[in-house]
Amino acid sequence: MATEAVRRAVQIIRNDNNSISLDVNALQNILLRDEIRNKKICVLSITGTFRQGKSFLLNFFLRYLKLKHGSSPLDPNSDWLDPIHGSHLSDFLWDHGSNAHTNGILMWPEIFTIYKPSSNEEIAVVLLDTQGSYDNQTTVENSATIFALSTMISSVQIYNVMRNLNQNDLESVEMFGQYGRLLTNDDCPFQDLWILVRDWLAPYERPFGIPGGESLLQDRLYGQHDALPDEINEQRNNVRNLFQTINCSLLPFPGERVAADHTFNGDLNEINDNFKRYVKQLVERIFEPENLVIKRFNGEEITANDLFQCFGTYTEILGDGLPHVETRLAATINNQHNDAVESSFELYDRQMHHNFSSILLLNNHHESCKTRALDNYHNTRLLGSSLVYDRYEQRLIRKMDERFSIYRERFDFDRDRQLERERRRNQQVSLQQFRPSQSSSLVSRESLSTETIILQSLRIATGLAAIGFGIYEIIRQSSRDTGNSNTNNSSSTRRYSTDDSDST
Ligand SMILES: Nc1nc2c(ncn2[C@@H]2O[C@H](COP(=O)(O)OP(=O)(O)O)[C@@H](O)[C@H]2O)c(=O)[nH]1
Ligand SMILES: [Mg+2]
Repeated sequence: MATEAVRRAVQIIRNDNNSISLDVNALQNILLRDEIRNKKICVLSITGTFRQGKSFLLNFFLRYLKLKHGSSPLDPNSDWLDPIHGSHLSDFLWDHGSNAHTNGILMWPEIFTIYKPSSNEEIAVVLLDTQGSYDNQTTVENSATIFALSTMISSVQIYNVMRNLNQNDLESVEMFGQYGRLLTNDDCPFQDLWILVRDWLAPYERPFGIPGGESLLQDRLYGQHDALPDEINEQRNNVRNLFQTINCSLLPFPGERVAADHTFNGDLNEINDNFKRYVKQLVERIFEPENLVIKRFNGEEITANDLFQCFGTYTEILGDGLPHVETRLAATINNQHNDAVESSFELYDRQMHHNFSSILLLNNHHESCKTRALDNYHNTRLLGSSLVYDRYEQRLIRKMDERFSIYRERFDFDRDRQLERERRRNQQVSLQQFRPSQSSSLVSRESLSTETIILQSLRIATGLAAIGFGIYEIIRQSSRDTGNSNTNNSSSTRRYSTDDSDST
């Protein structure tokens, strides 16, 4: 049962109402202490489904650190699990019952140092306990956030599972781990993973401890089988690519007192020896000085002080919230990639709407639009491994090539039409060239007939004018004749009168 001492684990990440916040002061008080702030750091964290003995197990790690690397370390040959050095495990809170007890992320406030002979330096070791995923108060997004954050912050993440390593467990690691990739933009965002199977159910198939774990990993994670669905092979591949190293250990059942008796208060004497034996193997393997995994950031080993900064950076990123997590990770990934493929394809298609004077120009333009569309796709930050990217990249290429064949057909069709037009025009020209007399006679006939009409009209007009003139002459003549006789009369009269006057 939990005791007073358990309250000493410090909550550094709060997870209230599914919102993550960092207790900067609490973290600063632990990581920025003078004696460790400039030391390189190894961060061990444990995560997994709630109520499966995570906090309980951390007490073994803490006991080891206290007794082997504390202020008064045990004789190197002494067994740190021997109850004579204290029989109670009571530091990290664990409890019976079915409800979750750990909220957010807790850090043990004492930081121990382990001397690493090969580099002649003291490495600071920090322990993190995390809120279990899939507890009944947490959303999937929130579990993913805690998993992603604790895994990004740690150099060794223990992923705790019950009885066996199932497809579901790998699916969770895959789903939650993808967020680390998204947040760090790193293809292999995490360092060491230990898959820890509690109450291993088939020791007759695979032995307890690390050898049995390695054999299970070979079967469940490293094996690629043609007979397996692609989805499973891909999932295995994704999980492998998330971590630099993956190990496994199979733990025995700790005994009825631990598992099911609410009066159990952490007495080492009441825990099955077999369980303690394999826990010891695990703890000593992880904390063996030359095995210590130093936390890296952007590939560089970091100090406690750097880790403090990392916490700030990551919680700030997570403050914006994670993208929505679908329960079916594959569906989410596929949707994201589909959308990215569609928008990249549209970009290609928009840029291809041009007229080209030659097939060479069309081909060149297609190639450059294609490159731009592929860049666009790859520059979109998406969930999923390089395998997924490869698959969707092929899809995008296929779509663009298919569309290009339509552009080519259209180009060929337009060009054929153009050629046909030119052919006809040339044909007409050559027809005119090859039948000049006929054509010129046609023309002359045309112009002749016009001339004829004009001439004939002129002739008619001239004829009419002549007739008119003739008639006019006749009339004039006859009127002149009449006039003459009148004139003769008057002149005689006038002459007579003159004569008369003359005579007067
Ligand atoms: N079956 C089983 N129960 C365990 C084991 N280790 C611890 N427990 C019990 O599981 C319950 C939950 O433990 P706790 O450490 O609080 O789980 P957490 O929610 O994963 O941190 C407690 O009753 C523990 O005594 C184990 O290896 N197997
Ligand atoms: Mg717990």
